Amino acid sequence: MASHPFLLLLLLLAAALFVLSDAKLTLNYYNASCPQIHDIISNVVTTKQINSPTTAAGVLRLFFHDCFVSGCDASVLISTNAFNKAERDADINLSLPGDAFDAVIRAKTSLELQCPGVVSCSDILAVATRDLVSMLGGPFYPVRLGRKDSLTSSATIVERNLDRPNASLDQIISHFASKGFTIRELVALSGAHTVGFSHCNEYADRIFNFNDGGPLAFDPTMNPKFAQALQKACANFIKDPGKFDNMYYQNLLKGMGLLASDQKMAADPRTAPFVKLYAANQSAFFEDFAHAMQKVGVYGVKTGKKGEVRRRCDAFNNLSV
Ligand code: HEM
Ligand SMILES: *[C@@H]1O[C@H](CO)[C@@H](O)[C@H](O)[C@H]1NC(C)=O
Ligand SMILES: *[C@@H]1O[C@H](CO)[C@@H](O)[C@H](O)[C@H]1NC(C)=O
Ligand SMILES: *[C@@H]1O[C@H](CO)[C@@H](O)[C@H](O)[C@H]1NC(C)=O
Ligand SMILES: CC(=O)N[C@H]1CO[C@H](CO)[C@@H](O)[C@@H]1O
Repeated sequence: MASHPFLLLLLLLAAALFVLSDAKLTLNYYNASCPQIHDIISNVVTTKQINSPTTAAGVLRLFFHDCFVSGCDASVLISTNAFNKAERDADINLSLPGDAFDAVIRAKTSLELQCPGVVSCSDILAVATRDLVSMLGGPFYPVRLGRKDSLTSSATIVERNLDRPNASLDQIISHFASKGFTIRELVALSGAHTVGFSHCNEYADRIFNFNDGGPLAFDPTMNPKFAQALQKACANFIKDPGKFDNMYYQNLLKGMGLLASDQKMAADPRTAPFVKLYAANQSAFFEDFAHAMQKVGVYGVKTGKKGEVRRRCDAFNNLSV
């Protein structure tokens, strides 16, 4: 079929359009309109991170939740109002930390003073995420700019776009594939879980009363020492901001994965080779993580008239929407 010249032409056109829509984001998008963008964002988020060390992990998660639900368009930053329950108030998102939202809002406030109405909230979130990852010791990667902010934000579409930690690996793999991400990219991106500390309620069912076996019964696939340590840690709900490194993969190999979905990756033959590679070679992890993050960062972006540059990140410019 594809050998038919007309179809071939159509295919080429489609491919060209696909590349072009990506090419609209550029490294120097704000070069003329807001040359201080990188200094301002970096200053604001550095100060925020020093004062609240859980900010970085929160922003990284916020970015992922923004991008995977309707693209990187700051839809996750919109506040719910009387007419609309917004993305951030979907069940799975209620644990997104306030410090992460605050970091973006502070950067926006500062940018509005220097270059009013110019820098989109989605670009701020993308740059802030990169800055914070590298501040924690992770890789530095280029972030292309020119995203527009969404004109909608809806809690109802969140559930089908983000996986729960009790999802099967089949479900997670096919979900990432449906968005164009390979298994290797899934494993690399999951390395984000090297920072931050899951809220205890996310894995309480694995460390307390597992299978109704009594208050201290834990999931037998977990390393017993680790499970017991977690039971202690969770008594106090300790949060550890941590450092960005490949410890996550080393922990998976020891049966010390926090989330059930993570631990499955160490055992499954489709994912285990990458877990082992990244556990053994941090440079390989950083290289793949940096590539995959750039791919996440252009997922479903809106350019031109498909979005707007919001005046404030938590509300659409047209307030009657
Ligand atoms: C593959 C499927 C994934 C699942 C099932 C998942 C699930 C979760 C859950 C349940 C938490 C704990 C939230 C809490 O503390 O209450 C969490 C935390 C986190 N996730 Fe994921 N996640 C996934 C992929 C990703 C990806 C791809 C990224 C980023 C590239 C990411 C970044 C983070 C970060 C940074 C945290 C720590 C947040 C903090 O401590 O404030 N996650 N994730
Ligand atoms: C940004 O603009 C300045 C002039 O305002 C120019 O000298 C510089 O080469 C530009 N940088 C890029 C990356 O385009
Ligand atoms: C996973 O957990 C959610 C609640 O967090 C629940 O609604 C869902 O039914 C669970 N799914 C499976 C497959 O156990
Ligand atoms: C680790 O990975 C990097 C990047 O892919 C590669 O250049 C290097 O050779 C690897 N090191 C080892 C010891 O395999
Ligand atoms: C997945 C997740 O984080 N779910 C939590 C969302 O927030 C509600 C209310 O705080 C919790 O009960 C859920 O466990």
